[in-house]
Amino acid sequence: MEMVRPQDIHFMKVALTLAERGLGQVAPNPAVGCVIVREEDGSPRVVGRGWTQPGGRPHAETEALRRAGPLARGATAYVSLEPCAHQGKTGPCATALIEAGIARVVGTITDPNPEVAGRGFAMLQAKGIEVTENVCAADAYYLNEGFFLTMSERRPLVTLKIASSLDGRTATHDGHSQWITGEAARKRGHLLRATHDAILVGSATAIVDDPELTCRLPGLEGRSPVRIVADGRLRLPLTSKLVRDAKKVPVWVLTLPGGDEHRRAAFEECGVTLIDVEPGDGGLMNMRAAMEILAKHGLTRVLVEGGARLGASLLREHLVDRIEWFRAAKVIGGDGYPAIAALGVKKLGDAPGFVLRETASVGGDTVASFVRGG
Ligand code: AOF
Ligand code: ZN
Repeated sequence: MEMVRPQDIHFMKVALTLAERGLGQVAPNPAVGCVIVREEDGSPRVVGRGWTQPGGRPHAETEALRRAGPLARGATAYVSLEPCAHQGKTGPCATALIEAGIARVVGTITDPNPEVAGRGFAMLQAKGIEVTENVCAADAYYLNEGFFLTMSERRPLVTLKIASSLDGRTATHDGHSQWITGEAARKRGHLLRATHDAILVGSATAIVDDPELTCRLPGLEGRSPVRIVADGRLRLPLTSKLVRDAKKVPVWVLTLPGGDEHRRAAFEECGVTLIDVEPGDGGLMNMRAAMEILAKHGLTRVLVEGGARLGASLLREHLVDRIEWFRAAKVIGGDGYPAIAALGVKKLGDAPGFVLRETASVGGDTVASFVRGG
């Protein structure tokens, strides 16, 4: 493998930051970033930047090459995922890099897509291009974990978002829940929506809260993901906000097969997409099967926003990859509603474990981000 140079990590971090712009917009494709850098009089100069465009095409490399134009000749391309090797709507990115005269490619990890899987790097090397792999590999994996999971486990990344009191309650015993966390935390929650492909809630939450589940941040209004309700028995009212504007922002309802034909037809008439999921143990919806279906529908990142029972089912089935836990400096007490319903854990060793990745304060609240493990 070729040597990592001092500026490689810096420019790869720039490529990863560009890649992030695509999160929530490019599924089923990964969000990739590319920076093209020339050495001029001994110092590096960025001549092209690109990232995967909404819908997943054009790819990052072709965007960056287009901007660099003839300045790409002899330059180094930093790409946050192995350049693709397959013929899509346009030619492979590896070929585009070769034809543009790129002299060196700095990459992260190989693309697990069986159509690529090392062939992109091999194509570049076969043309005498210097290839340095594995720069910022862990960051590159984290960024596109959703895409990687669709390849390895045939399911999307699942992020569980919870907003609770210090003692993990999401409502008082009267059901009063608006709002526990402050405005800044709620805005950050909307940003999470924009960077996921879909928001999933359970039917109880959809019925009780009647949420819109859109991204309403100024400038990001167009970034609302698909809204999904897990509703085995089609209890969601046709008058709910979700159903009422299903023709504007898509609504999918995961439900058990069968069910009343007229009710199904009424949902479909409103523009709701019904997706049948086979029942698992006890006749409840099998959440792993549900996630696999969502991956088949092209989703790579799903944000789960409640409620307590849906969170518990996903945790029980080991389907929660990340937790974003917002906490307000309030104590509601044991008579409030818990963030997570019963899990039946007897020994601490059996409790689902997570690893703290970072914490931040948002307004007067805190948010802690966790990843699977522990
Ligand atoms: C890259 N750069 O920006 C992305 C890549 O359906 P297609 O033709 O767009 O190809 C999708 C595949 O391309 C996807 O599964 C992944 O392997 C790769 N994504 N590759 O070189 C990019 N988004
Ligand atoms: Zn490509």
